[in-house]
Amino acid sequence: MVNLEIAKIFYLIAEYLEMEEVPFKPYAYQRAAVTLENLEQDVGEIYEKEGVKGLKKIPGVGEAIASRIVEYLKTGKIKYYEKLKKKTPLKLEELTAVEGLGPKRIKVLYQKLGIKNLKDLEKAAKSHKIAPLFRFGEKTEKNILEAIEFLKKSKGRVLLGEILPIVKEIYEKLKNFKEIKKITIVGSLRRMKETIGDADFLIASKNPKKVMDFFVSLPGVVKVWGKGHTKSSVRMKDGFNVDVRVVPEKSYGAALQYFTGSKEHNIVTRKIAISKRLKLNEYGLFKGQKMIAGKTEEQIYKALGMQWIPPELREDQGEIEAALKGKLPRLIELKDIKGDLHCHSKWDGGHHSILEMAKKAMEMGYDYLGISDHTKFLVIEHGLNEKQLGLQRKEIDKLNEKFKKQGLKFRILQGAETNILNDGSIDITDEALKKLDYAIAGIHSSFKMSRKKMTERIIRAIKNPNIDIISHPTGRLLKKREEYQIDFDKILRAAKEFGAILEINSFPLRLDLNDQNIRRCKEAGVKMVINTDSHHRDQMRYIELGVAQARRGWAEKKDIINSQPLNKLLKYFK
Ligand code: DGT
Ligand code: CA
Ligand code: CA
Repeated sequence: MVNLEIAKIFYLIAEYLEMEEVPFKPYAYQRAAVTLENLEQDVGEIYEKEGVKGLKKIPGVGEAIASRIVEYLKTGKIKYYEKLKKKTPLKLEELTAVEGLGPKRIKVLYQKLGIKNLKDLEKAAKSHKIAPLFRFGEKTEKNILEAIEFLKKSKGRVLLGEILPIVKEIYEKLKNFKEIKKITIVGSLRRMKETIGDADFLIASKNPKKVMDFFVSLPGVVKVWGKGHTKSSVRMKDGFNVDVRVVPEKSYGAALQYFTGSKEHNIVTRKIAISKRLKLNEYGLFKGQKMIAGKTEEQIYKALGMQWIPPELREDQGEIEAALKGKLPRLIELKDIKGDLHCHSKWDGGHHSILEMAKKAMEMGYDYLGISDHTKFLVIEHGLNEKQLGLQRKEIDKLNEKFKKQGLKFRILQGAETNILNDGSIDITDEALKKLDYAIAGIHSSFKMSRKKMTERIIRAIKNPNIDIISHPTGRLLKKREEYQIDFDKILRAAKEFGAILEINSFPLRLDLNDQNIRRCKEAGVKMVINTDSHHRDQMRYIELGVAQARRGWAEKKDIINSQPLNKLLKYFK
């Protein structure tokens, strides 16, 4: 957890430095933050074992950054950050959460209008004080208000990808406590919903009191909302609540079913119980006074006359009807994934060389990896031009040769994440596109077009015989940006007709396509690919999030092209 804490501060330092227009340094802190976020080993442990020397072995960590890490480990604070904060005392996290507001604009707003937090910002925008500022204008002011509205809607919910690693850590700590016989993460986290209200644990124990004492004294607990023998609730310093429930073992399955939810799903299961003259609650399934099921979840569903339902489906979206008929889909699984087709390398400013990315992909048990760096329209992302793509091809060919000689089955594919320009054309020549193994196209500019124009723009890319995959097809950013205005059904029809594949982007902020669109895509018979969009090799683990959304969208192995071996995969490309 300490890694994430320091990463958070480093991101903020980077933003403060950017505000001050300090050159290069913000980038260094940002890089270090990404590295820390993805580091498997705890920096505290590294420091304990190997000292500053050990810290400096971490890529992106030099003398200065290492000393900041040590300072945090020793004092829980970083003075440099405190100083920056004092100099410009505003709620940076609150303000940068507003889509379209970067550190530089925030500084102008602070200096000219004294805006320190979200409330100030909303007030200023509503009384039209922002539009007259140099380089702001009416449109920006309107966008700011829209972004604030959007932010309010999602308030209090945390991204699945942010909370999951922290909750897994808490899970490990609890699991190792000797009084705990069984423990499961339940609630929306077990269902892998894209955002989470609070984390829920279910525990079986003979000694609830000891369990609760241990739970409320876990490191990171900053407030205890309530503490009893069956239920306790705390706030973590990472900014979310955790509920714990302790039940006797004989009720564990019933409690699992109940606390996994969703509430909507439970309402229907309970009704079915009633229709069979049974009673279902968190303690069991009862016929009169007699408990007829309760120890396992499977027993409960079976006694209700249906198949066991994977948690990701439990949203009352038809899963109960399907389970009653024995017609649940066989959902895609993490182990079905054979490769990742959307990864960035050092060529476009990512953290790792193609070889390093390939090694990680092999470690993950993949058969192939698609390198798809940005292309030239994205100047700030170091997008590649046609000539650079040609050079990259040579590097990839060489690596594949080497793998072959070593007797490895693994293959690197060359893709590219090209840009769909405003008129739907692509920023790379057809000739260069043809030389790639496959090509991705995505929208990275002009997000606010009319519905008609945006739909036409994407469809033109879908029709392009050199484009195989559309990345993050709806453009939404969780808690930040709505989808583009598009006619998704029309896009699906075009994708079906022209054989384009839609991406399920696993990046925590995106999860795009989302669960509902995945289901529409599957029903339309359009193929999908689950990618991570990794800019750092350790981000490849985000695949878990994409697979979970695919499951929530009822996707099966046959719907997902990167569940296929290489020879079959290649057939899906135009
Ligand atoms: P969240 O926390 O908003 O992301 O969503 P959940 O689903 O984790 O909801 P939460 O934490 O309020 O409750 C956990 C589960 O407990 C929920 O999915 C179903 C069950 N549950 C809670 N309250 C009720 C209720 O009033 N009725 C029923 N049937 N189930 C409930
Ligand atoms: Ca919850
Ligand atoms: Ca809860």
